Formats: sequence, C-alpha cells, structure tokens
Amino acid sequence: MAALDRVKVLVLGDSGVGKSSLVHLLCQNQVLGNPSWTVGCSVDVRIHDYKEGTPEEKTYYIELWDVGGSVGSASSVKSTRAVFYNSVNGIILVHDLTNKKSSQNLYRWSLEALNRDVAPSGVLVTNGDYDREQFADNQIPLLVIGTKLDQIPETKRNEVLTRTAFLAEDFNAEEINLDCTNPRYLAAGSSNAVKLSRFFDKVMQIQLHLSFLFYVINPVCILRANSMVGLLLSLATS
Ligand SMILES: Nc1nc2c(ncn2[C@@H]2O[C@H](COP(=O)(O)OP(=O)(O)O)[C@@H](O)[C@H]2O)c(=O)[nH]1
Ligand SMILES: [Mg+2]
Repeated sequence: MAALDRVKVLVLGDSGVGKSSLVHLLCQNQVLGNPSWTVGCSVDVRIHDYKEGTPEEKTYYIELWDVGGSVGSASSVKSTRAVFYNSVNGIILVHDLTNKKSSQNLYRWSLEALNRDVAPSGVLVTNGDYDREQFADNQIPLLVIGTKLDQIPETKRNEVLTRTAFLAEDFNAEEINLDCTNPRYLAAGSSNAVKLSRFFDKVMQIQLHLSFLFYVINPVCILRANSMVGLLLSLATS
C-alpha cells in the first residue's frame, strides 16, 4: 500500500453541541457511550480513501482536531487556542440544531480560526451580524454539521432545516444534519457519507495542489539563488 499521508481538519463549535460524539463516530464508526469534557484539544484519526474507485485512489490520514472551549472566551484563552489553528487544511463547523445560539456562534468560530492573524478590530461580528465577504476568498474547505436532529420534532424540521441551509450557504459549504447517537446517519453509500467523502476529497485536493506548487516553485527559487551566487562569485574573482 502507498505511504499514508496526513491532513489536519479542525472541528469547531460550542461546548455540548456534540463535537466529541461526532469525531468518535467519524473515526471509530461507533457511538461515543459516555462523552467527557474536552480539555484543550483532542485529536483522532480517520482513514480516508481519496477519489475512491478511480485510478487516482489513495489512502490518507485525516486528523480531526476537536478544539474545546467557548468562542466568547477571554483573549488570553483565544490566543492560547490559536496554536491549534496552524496549518489547517479544512474545518468542520458543528452546531446543535436545537440551539440557535450555537448556529450563530459558528460565524465567530470560523472567523477566529480563519482570521487569527488579523487585528481584533477586523474580526467583526457585532450583534450577531457578519459580513459574507469575510468568507468570499476563503480557500480552506468548510463543512457545516448540525447535530441532535433526533431532538427536533417532525413538525419543526422544515423550519429548522431551512434555517441551516441558509447558514451553510453563508459559509459556501455543504451541510450534513444528523444524530450522533445513531451510526446509520453516516452509513456507507448514504447521501451524508457521500457528502463527507466529497468534503475530505476537497481537503486533500487543495493540500495536494499546495504541495505541488511548493515543489514546482522551490526548484525555481533554488535555481535563481544558485545563479545569483554564481554571478557574485564571478564578479568577485574578475
Ligand atoms: N440526542 C442526541 N444527543 C447528542 C447528539 N450529539 C451529541 N449528543 C449528546 O450531547 C452531549 C454533549 O456531547 P459532546 O460530544 O460531549 O459535545 P462537545 O462538548 O461538543 O464535545 C452528550 O450527552 C452527547 O451524548 C445527537 O446527535 N443527538
Ligand atoms: Mg468534547
């Protein structure tokens, strides 16, 4: 088997939305029996077959970084959390379908992760407002996952799912809504499993593209540097 490569995907969202349950389901294919409080960050790994069923098929490790905490934390906590935001290849935004606030907070979570180098004044979000432009040139693939679908009464499902569709559109992302306590929602061949696979393929594709650019651009830089050294040496010895 070809060497396994790895990519890093952040899993962000308010405490209690079901991030640990989701990550366990994605990585272990099992329901997490007794979720405990996530302190700092926990990482689990999912094996993903990139472009499955095609000649380009290759197996990769997807590291899922479940970052605990609250988006309204003090700036010192946020800056500590920023260490987890380095070299990110994709982001899964998790919200609880029974909790509107957790959906609204996804704007803040994504901006915290994407704009970590921007001055605080540029990080916006006042009174729940946000600027779609902030996501327009984002190159990092995003996926929005709504949990606790089982807790939404049939009579309210349409209303809730319409709201989440708008949310996903704001992020220019696909969405999956599920019950993390039921593995059937991610069963092989289901539409959710297809969306998930498409998202991880996108993450891999961008990573492969960036690696390709690195190897193409780097030799050019080395050649340029070598010719500059050669020129300086010939000037020095002439
Ligand atoms: N009914 C239901 N409970 C869920 C679902 N997802 C998570 N939970 C429960 O919500 C609670 C918080 O989940 P946890 O994974 O610890 O959330 P985290 O703080 O975001 O990591 C736990 O009691 C889970 O069992 C879901 O889709 N449906
Ligand atoms: Mg947790």
